[in-house]
Amino acid sequence: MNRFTRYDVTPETIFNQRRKIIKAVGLGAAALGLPNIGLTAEKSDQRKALNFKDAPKSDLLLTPENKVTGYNNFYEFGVDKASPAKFAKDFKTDPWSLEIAGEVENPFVLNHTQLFNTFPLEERIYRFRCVEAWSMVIPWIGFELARLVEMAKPTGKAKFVIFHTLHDPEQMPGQKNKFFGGGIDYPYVEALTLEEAMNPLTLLSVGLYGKMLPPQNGAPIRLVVPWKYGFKSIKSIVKITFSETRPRTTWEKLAPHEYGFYANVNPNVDHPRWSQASERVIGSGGLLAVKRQDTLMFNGYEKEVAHLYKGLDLKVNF
Ligand SMILES: Nc1nc2c(c(=O)[nH]1)N[C@H]1C(S)=C(S)[C@@H](COP(=O)(O)O)O[C@H]1N2
Ligand SMILES: [Mo]
Repeated sequence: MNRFTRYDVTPETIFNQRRKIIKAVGLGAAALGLPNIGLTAEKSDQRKALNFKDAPKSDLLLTPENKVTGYNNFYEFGVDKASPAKFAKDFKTDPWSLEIAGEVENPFVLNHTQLFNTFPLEERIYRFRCVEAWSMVIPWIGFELARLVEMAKPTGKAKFVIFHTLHDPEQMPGQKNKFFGGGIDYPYVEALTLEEAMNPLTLLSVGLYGKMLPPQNGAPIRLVVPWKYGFKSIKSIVKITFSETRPRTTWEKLAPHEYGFYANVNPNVDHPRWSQASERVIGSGGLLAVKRQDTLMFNGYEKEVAHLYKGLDLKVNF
C-alpha cells in the first residue's frame, strides 16, 4: 500500500486537480491580505473549498465521499441514516456564532468567517468508529482543539470542556418532535476532560474531502475525537464552556448503562446489546459487499492516547 491507495476511491486525477484549484485560489486570498488559510470559492460546488495543509501519507483507504455525506447520525434531523442528508439540506450555518465561555481568562466569540481563519487548517485522515459497530475513514479538515483552548486560557479550576449543539426546533425537526428526534433531551451536549481536549489528535473540524462540511456532517463546526465512539464527535457547535465539574452528556443521560462518559473505542468492552470486537466497514461496495474488520484498541490510536487513562479501569469507566 502506498500514498495512492487513497485514490482508489477518489480517483487520483480528480483529487489532484481539485487540490490545484484550491491552491490557486489560495494565492488570491493572500493577495487580498488574508491569511493563506480558510475560505475560498470553488464555482463548481455550492460548498466552498478550503485551503489546508495536506495530511501526511496514509495507508488508510478512504470511505467514498457520498457515503460520508449520505450515511449519517444527526438525530436533530431524524434517526434514520439517510434522514440528515435529506432534512438538513436547507439548514442555515452562515451566519454562525461560536461562543467560548466559563472557566477561562479570555472568553471570546467566533463568527462564521473566523471559524475558518483564526487557526491554520490542516487535513487529517482518521478512522471513525460509531458505537453501532460500523466504521469509516474520513479526510477531515480542521484545527487542533488545543489551539482554541490555548487562546481561551482556562483558569486553574477548569477540568472539563463542554460542547453544545445549536438548539433551534424551527430548523431541527428532531428537536420539535421527541419521537422524530430519537427521544433525546436537546440540545445535544458532549464533553471531554481538559487533557483529552488538549491531545493533538482532537480536532475541531470545518470540512471534509477538501470542502466545507455539509450540514448533515455538522456544519459549520464539529468535534472529531478519533479514539472515541462517534457520538462524542458532536456536531454544529454553538458554545464551548469550561467547567470544574463533569456534566451529564446526552447519551449518558439517555442510557447510562449503555453509553459511558469516556466512550473510548474498546474491542474488549462490549455494548450490553452487541459486541464491539469487530466493525462493519462502510465502503464502496453495494449492500451485499459487507466487509468486517477487527476493532482496534482506542480505534488504532493507542500509542497517542493510552497514557491519558493510566490506572483507570476501562471496564468500569467505559
Ligand atoms: N448534535 C449531534 N451530534 C452528533 C450526533 C447527533 O445526533 N447530534 N450523532 C453522533 C453520532 S452517534 C455519530 S456516529 C457521529 C456521526 O458523524 P457523521 O455523520 O459525520 O459520520 O456524529 C455524532 N454527533
Ligand atoms: Mo454513533
